[in-house]
Amino acid sequence: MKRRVFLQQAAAAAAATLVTRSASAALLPHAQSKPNIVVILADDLGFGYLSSYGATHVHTPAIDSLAAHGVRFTNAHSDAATCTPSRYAMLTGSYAWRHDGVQILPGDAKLLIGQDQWTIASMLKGAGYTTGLVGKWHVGLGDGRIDWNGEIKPGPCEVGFDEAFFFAATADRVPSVYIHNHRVVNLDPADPIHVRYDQKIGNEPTGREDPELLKMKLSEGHDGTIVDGISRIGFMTGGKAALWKDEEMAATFANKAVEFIEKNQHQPFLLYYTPSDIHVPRAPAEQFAGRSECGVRCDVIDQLDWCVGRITETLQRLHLEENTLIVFTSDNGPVVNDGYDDGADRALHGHTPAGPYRGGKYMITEGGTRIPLITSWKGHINPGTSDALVSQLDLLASLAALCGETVPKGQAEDSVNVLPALLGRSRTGRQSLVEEAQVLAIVDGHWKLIDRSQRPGLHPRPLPKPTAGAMETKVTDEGYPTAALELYDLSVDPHETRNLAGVHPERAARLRQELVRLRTQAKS
Ligand code: NG6
Ligand code: CA
Repeated sequence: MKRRVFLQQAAAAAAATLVTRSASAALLPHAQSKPNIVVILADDLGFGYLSSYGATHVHTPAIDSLAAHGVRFTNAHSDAATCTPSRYAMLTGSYAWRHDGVQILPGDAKLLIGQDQWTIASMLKGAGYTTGLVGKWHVGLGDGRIDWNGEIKPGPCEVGFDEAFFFAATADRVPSVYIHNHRVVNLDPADPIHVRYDQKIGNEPTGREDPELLKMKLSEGHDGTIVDGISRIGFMTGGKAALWKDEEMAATFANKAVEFIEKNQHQPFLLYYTPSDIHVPRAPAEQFAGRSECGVRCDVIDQLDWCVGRITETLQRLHLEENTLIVFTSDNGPVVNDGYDDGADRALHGHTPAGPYRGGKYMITEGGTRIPLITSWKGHINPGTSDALVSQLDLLASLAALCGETVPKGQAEDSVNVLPALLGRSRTGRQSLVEEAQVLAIVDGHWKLIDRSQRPGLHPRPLPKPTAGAMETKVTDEGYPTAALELYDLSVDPHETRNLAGVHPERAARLRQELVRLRTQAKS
């Protein structure tokens, strides 16, 4: 009962503080039980991949039903159009482009998150939560020299997770093994693991030399060691007993997530559940293979939806629905062919992976970072659809506010408390945000400026001198014109086809100035 009162107070407090950062924290009572938090982060799931977001040929009942007790956001963003910067930013509340080297990591890259840095996990752990990671990690491990046969640290357990069952990078990168806390699962000490990315090691077959052994052909890259009939990025030897089976991965992670919830059902917990679907290699379990209407890409969407159903059924069975805030989202936009010839591009059937938006994964157009985001919390959220501008960066400050924690100065500097929006009690999110791909863009209200002279991790560069009124215009692979500065009015041109930088030069200059200011200042 006490817990319910706390939750009502939390929601009321959130509603009362529409704009003040962390103000709701001050209004919340301490030392009471707190709602469980389940963050489900899908991989490469585009804006147009869920039936609740208008997808055709795809049916996602479990994910859609989250929205029945929650809010479906239409203007939510990941920090970046690829995984590592996006996940780094969500976990830490700090724009990835502020930090050197936060880009797609190989499987043996060192941990990017500092051990003194706040993360969603360390913040909630400090608030009394038991915290768990299940799934893909991809923000680095160790200090640069990982011994896969010994203790693998620092890693998730050093940045806030009490327990972690995960793989290091991506399913298409070695080592293809699960790690539990600090150790490779099922490792036979007589068959030690070695990993290299810069050169081949050992005598294992590779995609480049032994393509006849592949069960899935590659279309680009991915010509390293063959594991389970699929060649990966990078080379590994050893660890035979520890290698995963791709077709079993989704169920393995779902089972671990269910176990974690069952084990921690009597105390507040954070579950950060990060399935590998629908990232390549797409290798669905038999139950899903060939069953969908649009090829293997949609088979793994079905699989993802089934996994989410496992989580929500567990919460229902344990009567935790009214005590659990679920956030469902994706790390970046969609990609159809991501380096394996799995037939996905031939089975599109008119399906638009990024919905009404242009581009997808890797791209600075909206398809890159405009992602599905659903919050769900039975009895505590005003259900509906929201067009509030929110970023995954904001989870840290918002969850801190929900739990009565104050974000210390110097931590999570780009995270804004948008708790009222997340709980469906306000239509107001943040005013502006920066998007990251190969270049940066700033969104302010319905205006968006792409600045191709600004690159993540580098100092702001001066613009090239405009020639006689107009910027130099190039044409992208898709045939769209691009210039050094592109200004779009997303309210009428969500597909970013009409560059208005020449029509509103002052607005473009103002937004550029704001972007440079954000880059040179530590805080949003
Ligand atoms: C790219 C890979 C791609 C994917 C991506 C990371 C090639 C040709 N492409 O380098 O398949 O693994 O990295 O995806 O190798 S992410 O979602 O983790 O950012
Ligand atoms: Ca991704």
